[in-house]
Amino acid sequence: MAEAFSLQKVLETFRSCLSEEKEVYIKYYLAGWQELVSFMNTLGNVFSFISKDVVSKVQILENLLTGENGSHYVTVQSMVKYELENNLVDITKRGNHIESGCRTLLRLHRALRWLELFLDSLRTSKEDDKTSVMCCDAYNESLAQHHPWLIRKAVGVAFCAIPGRDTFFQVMNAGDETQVVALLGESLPLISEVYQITEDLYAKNNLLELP
Ligand code: 1PX
Repeated sequence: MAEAFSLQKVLETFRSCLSEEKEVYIKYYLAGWQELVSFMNTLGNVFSFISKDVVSKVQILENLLTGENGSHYVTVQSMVKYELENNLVDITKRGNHIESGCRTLLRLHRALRWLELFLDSLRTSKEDDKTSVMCCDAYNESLAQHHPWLIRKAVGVAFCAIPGRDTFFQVMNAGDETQVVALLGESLPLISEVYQITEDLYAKNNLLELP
């Protein structure tokens, strides 16, 4: 049986993500997403259309990383440089490179912002606060801006099936509430840093709107 999800593992993958030069290792970035997918899978079938999309994006990047040009995909920085220098990215409209590493990672990157916002509201939430509201607010502030109406509707339905705050704290598998809150406080700066470094890199290269 696969090991149970734990927030600690997510924390460790994001800690491993940054090199000394603050480059983002794709391998650990993907490992972090795999942990999150295993978490989502414990929440039930309503979320499977979301986790399937994450799995397929993780797979695209993993194939690039283990493929013949894999040495260029060790970090997000080297990927961006390699794909741009070799014209491997569709910049304004979808064409020959619909599955470039840059556009695929951008989708996960936007989702990481959602995660950051959501975990932060969970961390600072009170007993009566609703996870569905936290999820939805975080979504509207991040991913929703990049999703068409139909997806936003489907996501809205999924949010109704989100477990309550107590369940969330339990499945994080990191001790009692105080311990989870402390671990979230430790994890969030790591997630934010990985997010911000990627965001700055993409902004500098005009890649934030890749189709
Ligand atoms: C410690 C616990 C934290 C909870 C972990 C849950 C992680 C959830 C991560 C959601 C990742 C969503 C990735 C979406 C990527 C995306 O934007 N894809 C769309 C565009 O792709 P394309 O290739 O066509 O350009 C695609 O259309 C997306 C389809 C699926 C909908 C994604 C909705 C994301 C909602 C986020 C909220 C998830 C709630 C999970 C409940 C815990």
